Amino acid sequence: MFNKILIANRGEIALRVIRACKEMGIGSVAVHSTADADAMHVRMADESVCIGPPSGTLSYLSIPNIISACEITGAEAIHPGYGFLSENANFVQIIQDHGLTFIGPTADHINMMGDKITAKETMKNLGVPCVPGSPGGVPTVEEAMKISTEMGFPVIVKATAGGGGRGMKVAKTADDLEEAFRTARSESKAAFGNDEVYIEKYLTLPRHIEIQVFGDGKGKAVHLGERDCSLQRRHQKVLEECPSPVIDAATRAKIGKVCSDAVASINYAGAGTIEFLFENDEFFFIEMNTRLQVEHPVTEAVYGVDLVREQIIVAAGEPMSFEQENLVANGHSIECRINAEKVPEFRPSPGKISQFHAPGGLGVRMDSHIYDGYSIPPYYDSLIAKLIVHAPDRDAAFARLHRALGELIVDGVETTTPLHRALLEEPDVLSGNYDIHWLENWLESTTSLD
Ligand code: MV4
Repeated sequence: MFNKILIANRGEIALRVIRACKEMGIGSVAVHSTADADAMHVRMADESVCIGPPSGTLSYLSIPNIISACEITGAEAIHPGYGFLSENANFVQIIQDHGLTFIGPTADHINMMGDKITAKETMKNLGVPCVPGSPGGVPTVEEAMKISTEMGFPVIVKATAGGGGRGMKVAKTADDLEEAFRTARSESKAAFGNDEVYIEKYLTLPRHIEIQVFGDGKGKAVHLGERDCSLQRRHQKVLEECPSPVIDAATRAKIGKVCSDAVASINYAGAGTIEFLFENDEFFFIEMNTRLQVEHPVTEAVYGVDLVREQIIVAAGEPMSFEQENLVANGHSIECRINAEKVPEFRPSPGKISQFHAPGGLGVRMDSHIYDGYSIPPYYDSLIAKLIVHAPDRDAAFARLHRALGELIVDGVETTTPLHRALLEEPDVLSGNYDIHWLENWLESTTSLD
């Protein structure tokens, strides 16, 4: 096992990883920008190293500075958290070249899933159901028209190098295709330096359901059910739940096995998430994320596991502690992402927190790096807390969430807490009657946030 791990991240996820290290008796090294000198992850870690100025590009994304911090402190492994360098294959390669260990999958697996055409091709060959579409990249408008006409409109043009909603354009009819194709291409070129695009049938009213998988890198893998993340705004998840209100045990076991078999057969190591669109009782693979996700705590609550601990175990070459038959879903968990933003505009609201009180009690978990007197810097993601509840069933989880949101106090900055409180008044949310467009439609029509 490692003696010391460096956490190449900040905020609540850095705390999350430091907590796992402490419970495992492993030393922790925080890295931070000058803007984060007073951050909680710096206080909580055993050691810390300043790695640059406020700009993320010059600090949390600076590979040389992070490698130097490892060498200075003697850390043997790096946990990337989510975002920043977590899905950067070049970073993984450099870590290995320095004789260090990346806590996560191989550079090859990150590259495979980062290229959305290769990811889809791989998954399709492994028996994972995919959205119908072009067999690979589509080089010309003429080709795009031919494929789309055969498949039928609407279609969606996606960037091969994209993901998470960037570089996508919908063509409702043949009249829209040329513009969608050209825009998707030029936006991809500008954003990713790669203008390759592919085409899929556009699913109009799906849910976003993702399967948590975990592999030992040696051909063994398990699944830990699904999360329903359909409540999103501009591709930012707002509330996630496990299990999905529309998936029954037989469906879960079936898609779960397809996913765990797929990642087992490629010798995938560590935590992964296979994203699907779910429409008319059918799953359609869209992307695989090769990192620990923000919403992993709902899975941890329901399956009673510590995914970060397990990531560290597998990265150290030790056997995975899960067996599929021991992974039994228990109750229901919901996570609210609380951002320092003013609703309904979602305008960032950095600044000093004058008063903070975290909710507690049975079945309540608050993952947050904020504290009384903390100043939220304006340079980074606006996530300041994740409120996660766990209860025996879905109704009890919503009741507990309602109770916990009532206890939460964050003064001095605006937060998205009023949005969460308003969502808990919505019959569609409480009954699970929502799809990927529900939240944006509701935000357009509601007056409850004014
Ligand atoms: C789609 C789609 C409909 N049909 N693909 C958006 C993020 C990226 N991960 C994939 N996305 C979508 N792909 C097909 N073939 C609709 C979306 C989409 C979406 C997906 C999940 C959650 C929210 C979304 C919001 C808008 C569009």
